[in-house]
Amino acid sequence: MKNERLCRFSISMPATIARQLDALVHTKGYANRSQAVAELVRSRLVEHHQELGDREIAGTITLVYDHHKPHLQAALTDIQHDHHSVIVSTMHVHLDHHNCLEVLVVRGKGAVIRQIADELLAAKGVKHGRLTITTTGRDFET
Ligand code: NI
Repeated sequence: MKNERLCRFSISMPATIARQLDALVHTKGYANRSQAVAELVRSRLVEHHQELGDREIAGTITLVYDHHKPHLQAALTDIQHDHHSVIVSTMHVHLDHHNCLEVLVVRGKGAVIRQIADELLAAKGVKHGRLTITTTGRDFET
């Protein structure tokens, strides 16, 4: 990845926040404050892009469910086929006799990804699910 030109500017913040930032830099092993602040801003921008809804994002949808539950597996598969263009890959793990863990890798507009996750997580019989959002990588150079 090419190195992007750095932009230097000064930030003012309450001293207590600055002290906690320094502690974070130390604990997390950042090279310096700038690296830590850039990381925090990137993280917030990923969330912001998701909120905008029309920006392309990447992510994973994780589901745990009992495959013996009537119609559940077929319902989950139907939802996934309806959105095949944004589901890049899926992994299915048989956790035990009853429980399945599914991880879907998704890439598409934030609003669409959120809608798919909501549909899957709302399916009756899904025990737990979570959407994890990240960036496609195109919005950031390091
Ligand atoms: Ni299974």
